[in-house]
Amino acid sequence: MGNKKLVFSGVQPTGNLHLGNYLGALKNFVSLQKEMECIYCVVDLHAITTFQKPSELLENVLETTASFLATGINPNKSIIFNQSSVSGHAELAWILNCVSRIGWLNRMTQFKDKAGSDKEKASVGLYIYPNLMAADILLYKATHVPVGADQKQHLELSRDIAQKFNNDFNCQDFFPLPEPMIPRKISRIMSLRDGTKKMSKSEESSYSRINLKDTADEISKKIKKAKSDSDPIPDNIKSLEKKPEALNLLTIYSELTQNNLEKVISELSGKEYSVLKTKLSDVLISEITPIGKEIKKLLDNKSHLKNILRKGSEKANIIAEENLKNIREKVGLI
Ligand code: AQP
Repeated sequence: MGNKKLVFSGVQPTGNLHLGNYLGALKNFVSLQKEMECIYCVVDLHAITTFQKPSELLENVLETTASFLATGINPNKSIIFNQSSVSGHAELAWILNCVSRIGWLNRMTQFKDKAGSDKEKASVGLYIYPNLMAADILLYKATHVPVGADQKQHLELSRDIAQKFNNDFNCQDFFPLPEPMIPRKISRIMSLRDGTKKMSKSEESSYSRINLKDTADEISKKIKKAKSDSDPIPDNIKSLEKKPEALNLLTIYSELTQNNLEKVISELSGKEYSVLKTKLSDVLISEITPIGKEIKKLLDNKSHLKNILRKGSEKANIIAEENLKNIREKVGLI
């Protein structure tokens, strides 16, 4: 694929996709298709770093694929496939396990968050997850990686691994150093219940997030119950520094209405948060519910979804095998 720009990103099939995945990643995936070649992957090998019931994993892979399509990723333009169907991901991950350093992995904050207090019981896969992520990107020699801010540290590690491979095997510029593409304004959507935690699929309370499949009724109930503030909306961003839930709601509203945060705050200043919540529910319902309906419709035709994944993995495999041939050669593997 030479030195041309190539986008790669992945989403874990670990349950319902939510507003954080949509604003932090998927929306960006869709717009990038206009400018660059893109590869979008349902990263099922990442999902199994924490236990997944096999039947649910299968359903979630299809649901994530449906979510890609429903938000506007076009399978005729971009490659859509699931990670485990291209075995090169696992092979390159092994090679990169031998390039990456234990000290580098020890600094990864996501492992610390996900492993919790009993790290001895976490899977080895969860620990080396960032090496697999580096393999996903480097297998295609991707140059750009659209992700939410939570993945910034992993992306930096991918760059370090690429650089070390190039140095160790004396092949400068063999792997391009992938550039993170993190949405500037809305890099991290926070939980509706606790503005210090990111909105996440694995958070127990479904009131903490807006799922792409939520109905209009569910969206308005969740926004009504979302934590905000008892004081009226202030007239400046600085006053919101210690009010992360209020700031999160205003930020989501500004993003969905495509107005900057300062403008939104100055328009709503002095009003109660209930006013913002009504407006926010309305814009969420108009943007999210059509996507949810489309996801449900696509899930009625699973063979169509499987077909898209199969065709995507054929295309991905051609690129992966070509690059792997060169990678094996560099390492000295026959
Ligand atoms: N809250 C968020 N705000 C902005 N971006 C987010 N992303 C995830 N949560 C937010 C971005 O969505 C893409 C896909 O993420 P993922 O599902 O592969 O993994 P994740 O980051 O671990 O997402 P979750 O929801 O937190 O899943 P669980 O609970 O299963 O771990 C990524 O680009 C991510 O940055």
